Amino acid sequence: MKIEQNKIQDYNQKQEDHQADFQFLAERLNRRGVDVENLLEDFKALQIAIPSWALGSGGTRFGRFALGGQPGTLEEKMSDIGLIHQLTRMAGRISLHIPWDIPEDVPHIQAVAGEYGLEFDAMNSNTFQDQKDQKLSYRFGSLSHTDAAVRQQAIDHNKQVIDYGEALGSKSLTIWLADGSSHPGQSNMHKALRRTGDSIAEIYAHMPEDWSLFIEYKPFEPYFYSTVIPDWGTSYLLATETGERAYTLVDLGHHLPGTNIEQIVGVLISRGKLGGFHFNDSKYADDDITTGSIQPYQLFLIFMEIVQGLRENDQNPSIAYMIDASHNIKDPLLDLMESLDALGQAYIKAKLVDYDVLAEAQEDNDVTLSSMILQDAFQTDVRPLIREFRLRNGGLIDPLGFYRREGIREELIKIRGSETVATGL
Ligand code: RM4
Ligand code: MN
Ligand code: MN
Repeated sequence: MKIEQNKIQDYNQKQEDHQADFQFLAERLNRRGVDVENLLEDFKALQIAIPSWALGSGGTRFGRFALGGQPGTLEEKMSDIGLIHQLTRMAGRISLHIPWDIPEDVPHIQAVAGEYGLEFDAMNSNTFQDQKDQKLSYRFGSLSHTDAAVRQQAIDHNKQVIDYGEALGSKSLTIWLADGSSHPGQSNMHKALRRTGDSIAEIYAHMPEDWSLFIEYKPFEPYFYSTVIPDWGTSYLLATETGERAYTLVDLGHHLPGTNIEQIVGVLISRGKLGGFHFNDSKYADDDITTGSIQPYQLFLIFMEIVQGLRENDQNPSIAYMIDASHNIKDPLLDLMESLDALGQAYIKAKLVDYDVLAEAQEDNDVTLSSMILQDAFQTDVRPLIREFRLRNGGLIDPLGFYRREGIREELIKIRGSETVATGL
């Protein structure tokens, strides 16, 4: 769905407080030596990919609630992401999951992407589910399976995903391996890891030379006793053994409670091995809820590590950002826009930190000053700046308000009906 630009302008004109709010913030920041214009320009580079599986209503193992107007085709999914991008100007990328979203007609799909100003982000393979006509089952694993024929099937699937992605213009593959065991003794864990490394090497060899491989990790689920790639260390090990263009991907929901994720981020950047992120938030496990809704301070600290890390380690390539969320109750489009906003806030706040002054405080072991610097940035309300960014780039000062006021979900239900079910989780 595309919104007429004059509707956007009309709505923006009604946001009477915005100019005063922005002026107040800009003057305050300028006084502190922050170049606001530069920050606004720089912000354009923060484009976050939206996965094709996050636009419908997800479910839990207990059930799935209906959400009307879900996208039933890849084109409709692109239309939803296009809409989010039009309203927020922050979501110019789409990440596809195969076989949930096979691009049958590549030139057509590219044309649709072009129409909405979208580029193709990382491709995602799926060897955690059995598909209808699949010969061998992944019940006991895929890339790590004891049977070479199952491993080969999973390897071939990943190669095919690369081929689809190459045709579309994507430049990376993300592997999330569900493989693991649910019972002690079920699997020889180090043999499983060895087999996985060999499988990944074959997939890597199939990638075009300008492609990157991202390896996710996750401590449990769907298996409950062990996973083959449980943590960043194992992912880093595999990425290092696989090759230069293999990297670790950090999904915020894939850690045990209390894990210091920002430290992982800093360490990976220092070794040039941080490939990308899957953003979401959680209280307990892989809850996949709205980014920044539970632990906004952690999100800010992660972005600090990114900003600081990239300043100090130019060997790390540019980082791929994606929201990996699942929506059981909220309208996915509203929720994704909330997440984008939280990401924008964390990024700008991290940019407000004066890293030279912080470095001095750290050298002097001035612990209080260090935390004062962090708090000062974190407690700044930077929302007017993001609103200004959207306004200047043709988006909306208040995208959530617009979406609700205009009844966009109701409109989508009218067009698509209330029965469609999007592929995905
Ligand atoms: C997994 C993981 C993967 C995503 C699937 C749908 O938990 O986060 O990135 O592809 O879910
Ligand atoms: Mn993920
Ligand atoms: Mn996940």
